[in-house]
Amino acid sequence: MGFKKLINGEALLNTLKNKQLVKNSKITLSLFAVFMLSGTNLLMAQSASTADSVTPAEKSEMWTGVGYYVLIFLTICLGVAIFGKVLKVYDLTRKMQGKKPINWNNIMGICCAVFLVAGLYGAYWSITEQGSMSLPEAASIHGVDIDNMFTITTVLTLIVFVITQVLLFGFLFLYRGSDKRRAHFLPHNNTIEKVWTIVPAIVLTILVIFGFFTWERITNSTEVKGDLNIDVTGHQFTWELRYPGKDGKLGHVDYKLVTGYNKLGVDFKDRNSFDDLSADTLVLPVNKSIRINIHAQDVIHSVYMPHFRVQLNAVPGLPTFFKFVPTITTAQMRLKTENPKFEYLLYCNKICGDGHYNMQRIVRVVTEAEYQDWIARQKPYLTDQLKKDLKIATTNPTAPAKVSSNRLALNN
Ligand SMILES: [Cu+2]
Repeated sequence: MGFKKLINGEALLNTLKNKQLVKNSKITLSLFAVFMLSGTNLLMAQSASTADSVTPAEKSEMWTGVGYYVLIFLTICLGVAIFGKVLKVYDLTRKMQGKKPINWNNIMGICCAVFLVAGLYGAYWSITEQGSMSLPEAASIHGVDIDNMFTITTVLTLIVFVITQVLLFGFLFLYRGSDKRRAHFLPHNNTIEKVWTIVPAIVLTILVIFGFFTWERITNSTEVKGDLNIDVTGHQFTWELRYPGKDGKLGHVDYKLVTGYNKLGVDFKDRNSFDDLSADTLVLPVNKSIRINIHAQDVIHSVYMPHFRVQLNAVPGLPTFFKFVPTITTAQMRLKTENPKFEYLLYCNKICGDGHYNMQRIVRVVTEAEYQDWIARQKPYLTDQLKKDLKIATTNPTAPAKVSSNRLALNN
């Protein structure tokens, strides 16, 4: 009797031979999966390593990280395969010796119990260790409402998760296959059907209505009076910011008026346009209602300020707005986060091209006095060059301009 026959048994070997085709395709698929995994890791590491901010030390750490986890994965797979093989050999040996074979029902039951405990601990670990990383502290009034909704939904789903997992794996362990028991066949039970249909339906309805009213409260204010209006215009790959001047009103914009010097297409036939200001940083006074008017000039972008729980798409040809009240100044947040360099950021959250990753502006929340000081130092949108370009003759900033022509921004 050969070695293979000795450890595997005749029957097992025959089965394997019969399944040679299946086995071959499984090996091919496994190799393909490993190839794809390595390729993806390689690409991710390469694209990340091209970023300027990555130092050589971080780069080598990243490579170690990717290789390390692939190796761990392969080692675990190998370990499981070897353990399975050893058990099989042990089982066959016992059979050959005429002893009682391994009780696989018990093994499967114990595995389910271990999986339940390990899985629940994993979920607990994930929530306690990484839960706080999901979103930063809310720095706006409506942000707290959104967080409350998020917390309630998470707690409810967590309760259902724990109950269902304990029942599922607990029953698999408690009622594992045994010669002493016979399974009860339950073809249909109306009470169970009603309970597991009606209860989730009621809970989900409450959650949806709760969410609907919260969203309505956040978005249903069209009142402009008293708001600080700021135009935020996205184009590849930056955000242009326009503030109103002393009149508190922003002038009209029209994409047909966009030129090299009039990047936003501000209409200077509208007298409100004359004192508009352009800025590099989105500075917001704390506890004041801010209305962000969102525009896009090329592709779809998305205004995203995670600390304020603000996100809305910027769609070309479809101006939108979002209103919110920032409640924590940058200085206060620096103290809270114990990070003296902390800055709020306005990101683009729509993959809009190869410069998307860096499409951002610093957002600074300041006191009213600091805001007044800052706004007084901002440059007018209507630069001398733009005046020349538009052939604006008037020197009176409140008078409507005699604009020479409307220039088309598009090449058509
Ligand atoms: Cu973008």
